[in-house]
Amino acid sequence: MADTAFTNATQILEPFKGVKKVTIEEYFTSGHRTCQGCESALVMKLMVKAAGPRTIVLGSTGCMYVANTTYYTTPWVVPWMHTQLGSSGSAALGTAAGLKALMKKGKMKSEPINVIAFCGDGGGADMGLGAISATLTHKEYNSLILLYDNESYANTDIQLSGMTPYGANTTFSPPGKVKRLIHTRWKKNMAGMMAAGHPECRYVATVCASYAVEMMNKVRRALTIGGPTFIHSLDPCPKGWDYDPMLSHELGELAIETGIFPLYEVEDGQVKYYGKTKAIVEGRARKPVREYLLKQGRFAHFLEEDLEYFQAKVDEMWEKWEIPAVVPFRRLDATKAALAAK
Ligand SMILES: Cc1ncc(C[n+]2csc(CCOP(=O)(O)OP(=O)(O)O)c2C)c(N)n1
Ligand code: SF4
Ligand SMILES: [Mg+2]
Repeated sequence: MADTAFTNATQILEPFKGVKKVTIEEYFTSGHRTCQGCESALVMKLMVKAAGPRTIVLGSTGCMYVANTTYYTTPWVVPWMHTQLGSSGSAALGTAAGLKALMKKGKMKSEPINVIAFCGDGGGADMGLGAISATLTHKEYNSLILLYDNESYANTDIQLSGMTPYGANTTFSPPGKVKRLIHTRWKKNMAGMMAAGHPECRYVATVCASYAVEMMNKVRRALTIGGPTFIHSLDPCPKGWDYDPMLSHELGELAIETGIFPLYEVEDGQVKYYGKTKAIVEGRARKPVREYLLKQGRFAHFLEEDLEYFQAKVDEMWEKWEIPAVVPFRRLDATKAALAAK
């Protein structure tokens, strides 16, 4: 049980013990214009539901800004502010510091207020990476940065980002007759990078809205532990991934069950796996990646060899990484064996 005094922690938000205990109030309601089946909209809804009414949300340019604030309509019930595409980190830090200064000077009532800045994968993992990194070093300011990853610059018509999966068809990487795969870079490992490189950040987690209660509890943990925190959410996007909107939930589950997107948290340097990811770590078989990839039009051009390559890369992160599916350094025994084999 957390201390009830106003400490470095922003608020006391106990975990929801099951779906029946989730609060009924909504702080992201009707009035948005996201696509049918948009998982990122669900992430916004769950994120602010978990945080509660004493919350300020800041959001960088992208679908979750544009589609949520069109012509004087908005689904946000809590105070919300738009920030420039690469600025979610700066907005989080500036707002948290501003609130702290105003409270210290007595110009505002001293009370816990959550500061959450969200960003897309383009805004966060590419353009705004430096600002997020800087914010995660400022342990004296409480904020959560939530990266909603729909794996493209979706708002400007699905350009590839550093988080777009290998081989995917985007408007920047259309498969052609001469070259089938235009995008041949492997996706960045954002949560692993943030956890490994920011010793002042006490909490980093991955989430998927297909597992809603777990997701909300991770948001609550991130908001109460104190200091800057980071959450990476994988969000199926019917438009960019090219699938029937009714499959959003299932695709989120498949991303976890195939081992492509592991669910874990790193709290004070300790890794804890969740749900099906935990089961995989404990020996459960992963589903073949083809079950996930072939449900999406963006991979429709894949040949058998492309599926095999994708599978081999995912196998590697589970079988050879120092911390399976989290930290991509080769295990010492694997490295030694590889050197000996040369
Ligand atoms: C500095 C800057 N460059 C380009 C743009 C145009 N732009 C607006 S939204 C967007 C896509 C952002 O992608 P992401 O952060 O992944 O969010 P998503 O649209 O996928 O939700 C771009 C390129 C901009 N607003 N600002
Ligand atoms: S393009 Fe994707 S992320 Fe954007 S509103 Fe549509 S489903 Fe949501
Ligand atoms: Mg995006």
